[in-house]
Amino acid sequence: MNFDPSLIEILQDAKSVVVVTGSGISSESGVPTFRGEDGLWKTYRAEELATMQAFISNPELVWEWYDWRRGLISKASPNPAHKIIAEMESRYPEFLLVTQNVDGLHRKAGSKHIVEIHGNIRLVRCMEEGKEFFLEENPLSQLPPTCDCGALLRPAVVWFGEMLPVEALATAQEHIQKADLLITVGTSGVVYPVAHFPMLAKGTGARVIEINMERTPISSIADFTVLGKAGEVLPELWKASL
Ligand code: BV8
Repeated sequence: MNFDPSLIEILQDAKSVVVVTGSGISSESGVPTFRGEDGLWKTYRAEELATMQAFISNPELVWEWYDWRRGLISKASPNPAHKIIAEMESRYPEFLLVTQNVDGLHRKAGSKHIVEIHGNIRLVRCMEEGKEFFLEENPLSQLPPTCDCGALLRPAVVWFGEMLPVEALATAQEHIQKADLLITVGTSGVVYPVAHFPMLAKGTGARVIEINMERTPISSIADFTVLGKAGEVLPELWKASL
């Protein structure tokens, strides 16, 4: 793959980097994306199920969807794109990975400086006590699962209409403020507030590089949009910049 020399230069000269990933980076690991043709589960779209309203009205259906995803994710391994991002941490003096994904594949690939800004699909929260813990059972023996106190358990993820965890959001924004480079990988750039992060970075003078299978709203402000599969493009781009 040939890359524009100025794109390589940006990667070589960066000192403070934020990488923002979406479901596209996990698709080569066999995890379906949200809005692609594989984004459907039965006849439902993610936006219809990943809400408190859907959960309250039909906790069993919503947990069936999560149990199905947890099963897929338990069989998934990090792909070369996840691994390159884990490698990037040691190259840059300042580095933060902000992932919208709840599949835990970045941690499995070795990423440490990471914010799982939409939560983690293995973590659950008691609807009564609010306590959180990892529920590793797969598949779940009981749908919906309940806490020892008898209350419903919910996935500890951020649903549509829910605020993002304050701490995670603050960490992301703090790093973006001081970043000189923000790279997005595998996101359609439509879910807020994360979709705003590239604009935020541009506003503080950072360069923005987008790696995706298709152009998105981010493309209009990105310094470079590299179209292709993350698992193929990232390793090539990384090698060319070393
Ligand atoms: C919020 C966790 C403040 C759950 C997710 C009305 C009421 C309330 C809020 C709103 C509203 N209208 C709009 C909003 C804001 C809303 C929003 O942005 N909606 C969108 C749909 C318009 N946001 C929120 O609600 C957020 N909270 O705003 O709070 C508030 C509160 C109350 C009232 C007002 C405001 C919370 C959003 C978080 C939702 N939770 N996930 C779970 O996973 O079960 S979001 C979900 O979307 C995932 O996290 C996913 O990562 C994320 C973003 O999607 P993408 O990752 O970009 O995935 P997508 O499929 O779209 O794209 C994949 C891309 O990869 C594609 O472009 C494809 O081409 C590319 N690709 C595919 N394969 C590859 C590839 N690229 C490279 N290589 C490949 N191999």
